[in-house]
Amino acid sequence: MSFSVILPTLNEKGHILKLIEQISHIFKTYKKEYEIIVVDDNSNDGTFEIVKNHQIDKSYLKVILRTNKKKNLAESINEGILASKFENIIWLDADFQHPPKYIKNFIEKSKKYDAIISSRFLDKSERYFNNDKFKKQINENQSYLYNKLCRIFLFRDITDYTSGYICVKKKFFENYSLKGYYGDYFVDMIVNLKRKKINLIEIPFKDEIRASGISKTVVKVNIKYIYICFRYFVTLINSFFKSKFN
Ligand SMILES: Nc1nc2c(ncn2[C@@H]2O[C@H](COP(=O)(O)OP(=O)(O)OP(=O)(O)O)[C@@H](O)[C@H]2O)c(=O)[nH]1
Ligand SMILES: [Mg+2]
Repeated sequence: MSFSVILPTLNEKGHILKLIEQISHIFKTYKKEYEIIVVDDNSNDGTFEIVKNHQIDKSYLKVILRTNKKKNLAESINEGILASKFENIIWLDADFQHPPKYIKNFIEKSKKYDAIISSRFLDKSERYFNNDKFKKQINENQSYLYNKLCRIFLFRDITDYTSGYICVKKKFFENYSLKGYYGDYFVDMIVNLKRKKINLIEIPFKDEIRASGISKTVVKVNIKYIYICFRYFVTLINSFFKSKFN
């Protein structure tokens, strides 16, 4: 079993090296072959330079800088997948909202499953705001509702359609690439995993608040936020037709 971990970044300088170190430690502990691929969307806080400096003497670490391209999370992950060389692809948010300790569950489950999704909405999952409701971000209710709708209109057995924390066999990407503007790419991917009858499981985890830096999506309800909601809605409708009629 071997693993390529993709970390898409946009202004994550405060914690990116700590994350790389923690991920690396897990694979060394489990004695698994691995690489970490940071795909930076031309951050203006120096994320790329920090990772580039850290890369010296570290054969497991690759860093891709996307310049002259429109910033796009799904496209960044696609670039990471193209540059990857191992059997399993993992990706997660680079701000510790997806604690890296759960990668060990991926390592264990990847013997049996082709896709493993960390879900925020299983009975055993826990949320970062459970003990402090004031920490709850304004988009949480929409996110919860959106995932409920996806469950009703798409597949009953999937709870987190916008997880963004996954381990999936690289072979799945031989004839599929991620499509979307932001987290909506994950919905389209689930529909495709299901259509290909990929052996898929969700596992619970506890998410955290972002380790440092400012939130890119939920600071306030603005035009970008409304556009993202619109894109999510369109993706749900498209996915519904794809899942039922294709
Ligand atoms: N390469 C790339 N990475 C991105 C882009 N947008 C977000 N990311 C990264 O994708 C992950 C998830 O994005 P976040 O900004 O944390 O999204 P979020 O969790 O919904 O919102 P906040 O944590 O509140 O900002 C993080 O690692 C980001 O750095 C992008 O356009 N390009
Ligand atoms: Mg985040």
